Amino acid sequence: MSASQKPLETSATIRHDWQLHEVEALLALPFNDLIFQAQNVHRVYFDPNEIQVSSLLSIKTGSCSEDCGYCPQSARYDSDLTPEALMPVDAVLKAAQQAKEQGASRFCMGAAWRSPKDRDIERVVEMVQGVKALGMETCVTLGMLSDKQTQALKDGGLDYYNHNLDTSEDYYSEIITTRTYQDRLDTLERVRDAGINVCCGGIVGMGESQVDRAKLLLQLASMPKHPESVPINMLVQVEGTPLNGTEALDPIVFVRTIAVARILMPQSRVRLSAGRKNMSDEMQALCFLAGANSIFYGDKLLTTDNPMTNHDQQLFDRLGVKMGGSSYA
Ligand code: SAM
Ligand code: DTB
Ligand code: SF4
Repeated sequence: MSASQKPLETSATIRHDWQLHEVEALLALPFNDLIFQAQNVHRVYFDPNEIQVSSLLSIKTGSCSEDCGYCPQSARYDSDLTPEALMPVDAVLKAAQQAKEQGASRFCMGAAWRSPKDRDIERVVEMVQGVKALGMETCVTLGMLSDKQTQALKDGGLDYYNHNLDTSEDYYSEIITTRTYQDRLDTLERVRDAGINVCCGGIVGMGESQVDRAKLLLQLASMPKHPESVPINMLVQVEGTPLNGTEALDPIVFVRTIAVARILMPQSRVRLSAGRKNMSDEMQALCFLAGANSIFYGDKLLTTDNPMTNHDQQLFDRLGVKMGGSSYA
């Protein structure tokens, strides 16, 4: 029996003690073995034909003081973007209502801030309350939070907070210099401790190595509680940003990254996030086969384009996939 014919050990045990060599070995498995293993793990906790859909809205756009090398919203780069102040609550609720009518179950509001001001939080809390009243789950991503701000969001009923690690700790300083990896871990701990669900993932295709991808996944899977949502973004290259022109990542490596996220974090919603606009339907189908069971849905991400909703609906129909579901099956 050759190595790849050996029966695979499939365990969906929730572990927090993964080792780097194990993650690297998973990433390097023969593709068919990796997908088989991911699919087996996936089926332990989730309906394999159900995908959760979230819609995004940029509630405050551009003019950000940070220097994240991928981001068109940084004030430091010359991207073709019109900055916009924090939106009024009623305009946000109108967008949420539309997202709901199109089938989104979660509404994610993103702001281009290093960290919010206390007075901003008051308005964001009103948005959260209004979106919840529409019967949708809420998520916000506002940058770094203080204890007080975190508690205000929790008291306002927020369901999820998105804060990404983006990449490995080693590669991080190549991408961002204006805040540290530890800053991000601190915010994530605050959110977790306040009892808000955590949405945390990263971006691949930024010129990182395979070890960086392994270390990012390891960091996520080593958290005392795995993030309920794990967005895996493919870099969206935007003109004017430092990472524009980065060599494209092999799509198969992207699918492998999704599969390993699924194996390491069996109960988490792994989200096929930014970058779908540049992916074929077949590649997206492979990502779902590898264990992705959530997407951003709606014609726009924050500032860049996402596939049209009718295209996504057609793809779901072709795949026999239904929309729905929350964090845990
Ligand atoms: N300003 C807040 C922050 O950085 O935490 C919240 C908004 S920020 C735009 C949210 C996340 O979007 C980033 O952490 C990053 O992972 C992702 N993102 C931003 N630009 C991207 C791009 N061009 N391609 C892929 N993901 C991107
Ligand atoms: C996440 O991981 N990806 C989303 C959301 N969380 C906030 C953002 C993607 C942004 C892509 C670039 C843009 O549209 O500005
Ligand atoms: Fe600002 Fe967030 Fe963009 Fe970084 S990712 S530049 S913090 S909006």
